[in-house]
Amino acid sequence: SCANTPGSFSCLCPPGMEGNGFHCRDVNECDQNSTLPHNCSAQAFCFNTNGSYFCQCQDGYQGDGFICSDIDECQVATTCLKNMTCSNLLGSYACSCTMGLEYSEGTCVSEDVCRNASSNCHPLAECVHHQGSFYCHCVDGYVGSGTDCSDVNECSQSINKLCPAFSHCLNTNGSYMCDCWTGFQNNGTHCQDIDECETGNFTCPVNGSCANHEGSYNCTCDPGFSNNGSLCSDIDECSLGLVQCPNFSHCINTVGSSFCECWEGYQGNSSICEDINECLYNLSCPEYSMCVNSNGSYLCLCDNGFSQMNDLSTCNHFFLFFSCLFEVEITITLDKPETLTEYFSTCANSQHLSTEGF
Ligand SMILES: [Ca+2]
Ligand SMILES: [Ca+2]
Ligand SMILES: [Ca+2]
Ligand SMILES: [Ca+2]
Repeated sequence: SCANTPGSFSCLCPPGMEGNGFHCRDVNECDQNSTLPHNCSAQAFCFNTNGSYFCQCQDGYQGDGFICSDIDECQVATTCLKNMTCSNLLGSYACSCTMGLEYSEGTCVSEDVCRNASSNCHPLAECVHHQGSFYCHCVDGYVGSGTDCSDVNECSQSINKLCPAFSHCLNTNGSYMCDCWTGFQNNGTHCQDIDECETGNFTCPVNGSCANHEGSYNCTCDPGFSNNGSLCSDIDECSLGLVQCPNFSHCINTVGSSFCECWEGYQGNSSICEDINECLYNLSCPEYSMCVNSNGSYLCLCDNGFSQMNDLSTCNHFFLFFSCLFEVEITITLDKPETLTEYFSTCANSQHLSTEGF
């Protein structure tokens, strides 16, 4: 508003606002350090508005906000439950059990109803307040009247339901346990097969292998071996006729296997054996001889004018025989050919020569 002054004028801000008169802004009366403190009751909330404020009594109080008085809730009979005493408090109220009673599950019951009753309950039962009285209730895992409680055999009650697969149910006093079958282990949620082969917790014979299966393991003999009691023994494939060897070969048994070996003078593989043509190899026959191949072998035939010696590895010219003759002092009796043979024999032996063919 405008105010006249001698020789001038001034501008004033309206109530609840502050400023120089040209510019006015709201004052927050609810602020603790406000230049215009509010007048609300200590039991009221202050709400600032543009240019003003208002007050509202807190819960449990009634009034216009400037004056708030406590509401006496205890004047209303239904505020507290039966057997309870209502106590009015400033801005609130409290319900408490009347003397000699105690609060239990929403009601007030006689304090000593269970204290006295406990002796009537079985040691494994608990006293339960119920509508001003009590009853005895067997604790979990036990069943009975409450004055008498006995273990619940959970295992016989619900077989196959309580325990996971591959486990036994074991009844205990007040509870039960699940025990994994042999060969299984508890992995926290269920019983799982133990892989004995992987954990190394197995015993298999030499040349046998571990094979895991559910709940156990077994040993299988390696290929080429057969189960022989607790051992794995070599299979003699040859004597059992399990191997069909090709012609010109024989079967050789080995530990864990067998193979076909070509006869001497033959070559090939496990499916065929063929004669070796030794004559294709230059070293087969000695000098002055001709190689003749045969099945499984070969012959060296000395060239004309040469003869094979005792060791069959050389062909010598007949000359050697005659030199032999001259070296040995002999008298040949032509009418006694056996004498001649005898002398040749003597010579041949001394020279390591053959007398064959004479
Ligand atoms: Ca039990
Ligand atoms: Ca297993
Ligand atoms: Ca074998
Ligand atoms: Ca041959």
